[in-house]
Amino acid sequence: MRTKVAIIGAGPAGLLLGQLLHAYGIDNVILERQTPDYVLGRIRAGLLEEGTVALLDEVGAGERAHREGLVHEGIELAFGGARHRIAMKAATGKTVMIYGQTEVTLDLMNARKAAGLTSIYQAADVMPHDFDTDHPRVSYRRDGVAHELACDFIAGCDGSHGVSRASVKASAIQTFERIYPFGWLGILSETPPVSHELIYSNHARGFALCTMRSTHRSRYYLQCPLEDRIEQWPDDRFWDELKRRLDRKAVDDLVTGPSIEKSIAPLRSFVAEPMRFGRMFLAGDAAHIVPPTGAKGLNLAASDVHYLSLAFREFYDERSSAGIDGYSAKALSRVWKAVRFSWWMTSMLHKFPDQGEFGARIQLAELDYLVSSKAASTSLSENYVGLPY
Ligand code: RFL
Ligand code: PHB
Repeated sequence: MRTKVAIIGAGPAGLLLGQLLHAYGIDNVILERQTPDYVLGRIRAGLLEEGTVALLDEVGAGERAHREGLVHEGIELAFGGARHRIAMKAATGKTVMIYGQTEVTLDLMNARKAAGLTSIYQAADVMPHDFDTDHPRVSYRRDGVAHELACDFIAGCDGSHGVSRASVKASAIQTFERIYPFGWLGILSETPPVSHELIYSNHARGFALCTMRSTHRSRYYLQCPLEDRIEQWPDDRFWDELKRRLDRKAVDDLVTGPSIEKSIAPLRSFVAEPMRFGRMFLAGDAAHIVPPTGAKGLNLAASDVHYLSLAFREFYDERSSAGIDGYSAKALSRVWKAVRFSWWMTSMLHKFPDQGEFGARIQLAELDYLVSSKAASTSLSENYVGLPY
């Protein structure tokens, strides 16, 4: 089999790239290790920047997001027993949208199916080859049979544990990492959200986040020790701990119920440089990871594939390599700003084992400054709604 762009990974990065390339008349094939149901079952991101929604619109996959997504004009910061609103739309003119990653993935999968594009799920032993030549190819096995996909370019959209980045020789890549000494315990419940906007809470017992998937489905997160297991967190314990970390009004308004999903995720920041290796390009989590505090992971995957699809279009339409030559620097410039923002939000809102009373007071001073300074709250807002691209 032969295609122009072989895409490894059918997460949001791979699926969106596939549709953007299709819109530009560039044929592509996606190779995905898992089944479609497995990919759809991963409960992850929930918050989309306007730029991400615009890309869904561009590929004709934004209709349901506009119908079912919840548009938010601000967030709330809770600390010292009170809540303070950051009016993001007033500060930036922009909003964010609550629309789950599972829904984004489903909409993109359906668009791909409707366009009749080839996706090979349950592809085993996927391996990129010869990307330092003009004739790259990807080998894989399906139902025990060996196959090969010849292509012009390979897009590594296979997440943080994928094969693309791992197949680059160590001397060609530089990585930057910060591991945080805690995780996020998340639950999903069929209950109305405690507030109509997100609440990010800094508390002496640890961080808490109240978010949602719809007007009747809530998502809550608690900072927890890295060693904790979900068996240690029956629903009652989760709700009790969440209440301890919220203000009195939120406790009164909170509707609890059985969890329908529960998971623990470690937090880390990671960047690989560069994002291009000959004819192979990395995009999304394959190239970088941010802690979820800034809600940037999925949105960065979208901006990466936006840049990458324009670079490929330039190559095919104008026979110019300028776009593909500039991809890594362009993407990394936006990536690092989101890495900084996510690290900063994480640092300000979580309880660190070694912070002491001094560190806790500095966090409160910073939060107090944020909610009382127009300059500071505007800076938070413009990063949260997404830097332009
Ligand atoms: P994905 O989604 O991991 O998809 C990669 C795909 O590649 C496949 N794959 C392979 N296929 C073939 N061969 C191989 N060898 C392969 N290895 C892997 C995988 O099966 C998979 O289908 O990466 P992508 O597309 O780059 O998308 C990134 C996002 O998923 C991620 O950044 C976000 O989920 C991060 N994130 C959030 N991002 C936001 O923008 N807003 C949020 O509110 C937000 N909240 C979150 C989050 C991530 C979280 N966790 C669990 C880390 C909340 C949480 C708790
Ligand atoms: C989510 O809805 O899952 C979510 C929202 C905002 C974040 C992280 C996660 O910062």
